[in-house]
Amino acid sequence: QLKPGTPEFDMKKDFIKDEITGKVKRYFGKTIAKAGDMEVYRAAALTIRDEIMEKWVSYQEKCERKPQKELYYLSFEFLMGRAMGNNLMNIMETEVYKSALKELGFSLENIEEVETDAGLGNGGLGRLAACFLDSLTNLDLPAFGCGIRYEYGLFKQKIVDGYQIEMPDPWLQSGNVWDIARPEDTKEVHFNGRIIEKWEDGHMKFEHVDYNTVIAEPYDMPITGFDTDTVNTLRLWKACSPEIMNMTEFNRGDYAKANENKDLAEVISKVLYPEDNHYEGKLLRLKQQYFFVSATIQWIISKHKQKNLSMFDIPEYVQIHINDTHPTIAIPELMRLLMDEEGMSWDDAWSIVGRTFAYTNHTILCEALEKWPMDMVDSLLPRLGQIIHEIDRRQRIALNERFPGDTGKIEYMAVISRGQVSMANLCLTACHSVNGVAALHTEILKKETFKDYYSIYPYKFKNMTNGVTFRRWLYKANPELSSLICEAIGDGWVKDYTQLENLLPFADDKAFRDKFAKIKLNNKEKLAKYILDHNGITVDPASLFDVQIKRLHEYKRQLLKAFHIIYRYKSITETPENANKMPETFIFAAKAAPGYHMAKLIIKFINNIAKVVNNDPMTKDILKVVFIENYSVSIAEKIVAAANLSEQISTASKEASGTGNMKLMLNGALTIGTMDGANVEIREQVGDDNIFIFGMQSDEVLGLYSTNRSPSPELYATNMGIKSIVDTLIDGTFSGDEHNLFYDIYRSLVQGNNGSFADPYLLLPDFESYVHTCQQANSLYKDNQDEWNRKAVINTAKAGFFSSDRTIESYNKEIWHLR
Ligand code: DL6
Repeated sequence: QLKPGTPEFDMKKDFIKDEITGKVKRYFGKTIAKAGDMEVYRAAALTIRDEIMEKWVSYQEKCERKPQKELYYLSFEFLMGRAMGNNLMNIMETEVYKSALKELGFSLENIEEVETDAGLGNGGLGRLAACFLDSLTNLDLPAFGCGIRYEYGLFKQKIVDGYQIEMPDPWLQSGNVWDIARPEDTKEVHFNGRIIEKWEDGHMKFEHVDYNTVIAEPYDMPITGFDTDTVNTLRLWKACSPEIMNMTEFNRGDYAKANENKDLAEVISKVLYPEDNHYEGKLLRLKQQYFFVSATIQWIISKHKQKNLSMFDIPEYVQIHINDTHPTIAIPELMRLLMDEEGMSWDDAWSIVGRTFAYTNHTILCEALEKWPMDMVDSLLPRLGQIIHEIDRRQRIALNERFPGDTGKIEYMAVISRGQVSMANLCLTACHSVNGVAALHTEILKKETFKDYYSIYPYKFKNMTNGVTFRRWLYKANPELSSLICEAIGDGWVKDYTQLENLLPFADDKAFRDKFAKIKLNNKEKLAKYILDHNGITVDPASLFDVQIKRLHEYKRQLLKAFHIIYRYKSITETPENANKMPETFIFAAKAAPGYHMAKLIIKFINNIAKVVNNDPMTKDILKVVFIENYSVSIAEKIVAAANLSEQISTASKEASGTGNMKLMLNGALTIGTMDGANVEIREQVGDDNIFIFGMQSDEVLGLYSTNRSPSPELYATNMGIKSIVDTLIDGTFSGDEHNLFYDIYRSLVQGNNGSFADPYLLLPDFESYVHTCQQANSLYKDNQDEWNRKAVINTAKAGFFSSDRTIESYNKEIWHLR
């Protein structure tokens, strides 16, 4: 890191100024005096990219000189966020760029704001993939992320009259500085058609004919790591048509038809599916999956061949990780290429596949466990269909030997059952490793979701508790706190998470606690300004900032938080003399899948509560409810640094891990949560006294479901406190004249929808325990802020375990074995 005031710093600064000024002139035909933030952003980003290119090329050459095992992390989503600030931090040039830009009349902070987020993911799963790429690079492990270069990322959210409106996210529209095309690695991907089987040279040959071709064009993005020469690669594939335009149709004047084939091919990488923890069996989704997977596997094989290595050595040089089931079709695709293109026998190919692939499960929600109609697979991917049928046939023979006559179990475990292929069963059958993403989640996989597979392959099951990168989520998102930590324990923790725990003794140091608290207050002031600018709401930075930021899903229970706010609102307005008047700011940020009616209704409900509570003279100076629109990586970076209380209140057993819980804890927020996902391990780390736990445990929840009798209708009928809160859904308190507006939420809680389990996420049974625990948190904040600060420091100090570097170290030690 260059030190301001040194000749090296000044030389570098002058060089950067020349580069930016020159680029603005050459690329935009302007002097720097006339340039705007966008032009300067692009010129600065290109200058940074030039520096990264040097390292990237050297690293690639190094890897080519001495082939070693590489990881290919296949993921349908990479939620990268912005790149510029992150790259600057990694090459340790933030200060010198800040200074150069200042002298040119620009502020680095404003320039960074110009960059569009690369929002190629829905939430936890995609962001985890991005953290993993960062950690792999930080740990100098050779790896490639492989996915789709969606032209449109996750929709932009606008809140209009309290409703979510979705707008497209054309993130590539003004050009992307950070990736470069690699046309030399273009691949063809074949869909539909039919298979001709013929006997040749004593072997059965499978020829795919009459197929439709889509061209896969790769774009590579460098992945920098903190203070290292390693630069890994994120390769994203763009779909193109082999046909530019049908000239016959064009000449005939049918312009739509002239472009039909081109459009059909290009739609594949057009847009990210906006569903989180949910899928619909849409043909386009299967096409997307096969598209990027086939291109990736073809590329892996061609690279392997270029190294003059035997195909039998693939597992020694290649590990392919399947991030949830979305890339599972890679398994039969590698089988196809090894058998049909490389002439291998089934047994040899299966053995290679079995040693090459590993799979992570990210959810037990059944609506997210992908199954595809087998006839769809057979018609879209006829050769892969044949291979999957054969895997199923062989697996059924093995299962029959293991569980003779137990047809129910065999059907449940089969790769193909009732005309559908279960992608999870395909992974469980083929992969050498299967992991959950938090200790509790892995236990549920072993004991419930995949218990039959666990009984035959116990050695495949591993736990890999998630983590987050401390570089983006503390060092960059919270620079003041980072400096304070560096002053106290040095800067080793940025690369070595184990050092963060050295902060623990400072929890008992009053002067340190005060500085810690002052920084939190500064961050809250910054967020308050953002809220004023964007929501027009004035919030008090001294109030407790209670934060729930994550996708909107019923199981995450934003509605439970809303009920708590209503509880507080009612007690202040109905019994002001006894009410808790501790000022609190409730901050929500969440996107709902566009087709998810209940989630969108909950957003409207929260916004309507905000309107009432924020304007009622009795509450407006005590409670503030804020819904920050368009939740994204860069907005999360602004919120995490300012949070006091982190809401992690999913129904126990439903949240596989959560990673927002880790980001917030790292920044000194105290968690209020259920014993779900990684909350269980956060509690283990910080101890019972430094977390607020409430509600039912996961085995109680699973037990309740198994009785098939919801306790909620009775609770509603007999508990007047609960009834009065739930009734606000239908009594007009928050819906004015539109009395039926929230009726669907009401019905789902007290009656169930069409005879289904009422209140499926068990809000009502957990409500009283939640309110009680919120009150404990409130009292502590109100009565003893210094004690609150002590706990906050402990939370930061104990967050080391939740570094994605730790997670990647375990993946590597137990699964990949990269050097
Ligand atoms: O593992 C990352 C993340 C977990 O932290 C969340 O708990 C979990 O809900 C999420 N799962 C998904 C599943 N999507 N699909 N399929 O996003 O993964």
